[in-house]
Amino acid sequence: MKSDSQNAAGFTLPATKIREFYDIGYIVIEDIFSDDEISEIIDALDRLETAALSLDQGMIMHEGSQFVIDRYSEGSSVKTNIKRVVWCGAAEPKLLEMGRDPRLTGLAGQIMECNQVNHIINQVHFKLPGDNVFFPFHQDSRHRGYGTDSWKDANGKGSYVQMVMAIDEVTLDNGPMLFIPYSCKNGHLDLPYNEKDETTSQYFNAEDAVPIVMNPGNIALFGPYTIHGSKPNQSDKPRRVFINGFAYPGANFMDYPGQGSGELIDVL
Ligand SMILES: O=C(O)CCC(=O)C(=O)O
Ligand SMILES: [Fe+2]
Repeated sequence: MKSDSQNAAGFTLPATKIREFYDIGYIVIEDIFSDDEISEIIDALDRLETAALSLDQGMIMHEGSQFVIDRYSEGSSVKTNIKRVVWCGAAEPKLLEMGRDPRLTGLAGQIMECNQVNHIINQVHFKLPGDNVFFPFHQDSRHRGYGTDSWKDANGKGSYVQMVMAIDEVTLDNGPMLFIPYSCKNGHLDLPYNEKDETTSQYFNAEDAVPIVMNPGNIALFGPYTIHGSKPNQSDKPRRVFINGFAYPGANFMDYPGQGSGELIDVL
């Protein structure tokens, strides 16, 4: 078991932050990646966007990543909405390297108290102006297969950390993530989920949601039970985020799309 005093990359979470993670349900960490590193991520995202435009619509495997693309005609032009790129680091190895950087796995190891983490999510959401992409309120525990044979809460505390890194500035009008504070306290709620509709439930009030504005490089961390979502981008600037998710060893039994997904990584 790891002591929380120090990790190899030098990013130590104070105990108060870890308590907040489990209590309020989310925390934001600033200044972990440098501007140069963010620029490298942007270059990779630009290449993925170009690739997406050349692909068919649907869930398309391309260079080991899964592109989820909507294409439709509007007047005389054909529009492409990139909903997400799953396991983006297969097509863009820099994103795999960054996604499992010791600074990120170190945070996951400190939060979950483990020396190894299972890297199951390495994903990009583009949310470009006008694409109308949004994420109805949900708990990630649903996507992890909580309550089925695909998932076991191996550490008894959720066994999962999701990290959403802002690549562009996230503002109030470009579709910031919205979190319902303390919603994590009730565990897995089996909320209804429909990709096309806003979720409503007796378990939360959407008016309680807190929008998280972030500078590039800021990272929001949250557990599998925290209710969150985001609305469409209403601005004229992109809201790209780079997402990595780590499971406690022995928690995940699902195969995720993408070449090389689900590797066990040592926390340094
Ligand atoms: O990109 C978003 O706004 C939603 C992200 C999300 O739901 C997640 O990372 O779990
Ligand atoms: Fe989510």
